[in-house]
Amino acid sequence: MGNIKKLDISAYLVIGPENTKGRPVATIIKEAVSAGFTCIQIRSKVASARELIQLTRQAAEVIEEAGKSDEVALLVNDRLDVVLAARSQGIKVDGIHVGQKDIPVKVCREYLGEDLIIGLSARADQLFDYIKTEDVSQLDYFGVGPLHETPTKPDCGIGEDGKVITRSIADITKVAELSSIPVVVGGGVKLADIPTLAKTGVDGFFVVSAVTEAENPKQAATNLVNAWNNYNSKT
Ligand code: TZP
Ligand code: MG
Repeated sequence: MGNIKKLDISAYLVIGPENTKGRPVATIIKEAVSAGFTCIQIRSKVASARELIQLTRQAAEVIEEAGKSDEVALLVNDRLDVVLAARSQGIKVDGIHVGQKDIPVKVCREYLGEDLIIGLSARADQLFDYIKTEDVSQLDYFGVGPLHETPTKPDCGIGEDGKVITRSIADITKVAELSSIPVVVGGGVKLADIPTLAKTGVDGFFVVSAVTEAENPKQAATNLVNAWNNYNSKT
């Protein structure tokens, strides 16, 4: 099982069975990968461990069939147990995405070793403090959001006072400048946001519903990738 050569978080799909309007998760992943998505995260708050392992297996298979195992990263949200169990069954999963309240980054690193990927979403109200902490040296990228409030994750960006803090374009630009590791932005991101986001200097965008709930997920994924590539100042 080789490892990802170089992490590319430019077009990042987060997906679970609760997001697809009943359509198979693997089919949508296949379409996103063929449209040029570079990173896939399996995230489900309803699937069992076995279902998550099965989804991870299917995702790894469609990435392999597309000939993109070396370039498209496959990550699992939260579940270190699922990542380890999948890898022990020979499934090529490349790492984990955690939040600040999940298994600590240090522990993930101990179990996953140096070569696997660990991404983290920092709490919106603590982001600027967090990006200066020691954890950052153990991380591969930051997830930042939400850009807009989103029904997909209504508590995203919720502060101590219970109000959602969305990230302004000025804040996102500042994070991109200050962060020593790559930054991916999401939460309510739609096609129309891509040109503005691409100009902030961040390394990518992540979406759930803009692809998973689209009438034609492949077309939606293609449009997002093309928009990013057209406007991204880093390429
Ligand atoms: N993490 C922060 S916001 C979010 C996740 C998983 C959901 C984003 O969903 P959508 O549908 O792209 O707004
Ligand atoms: Mg989490």
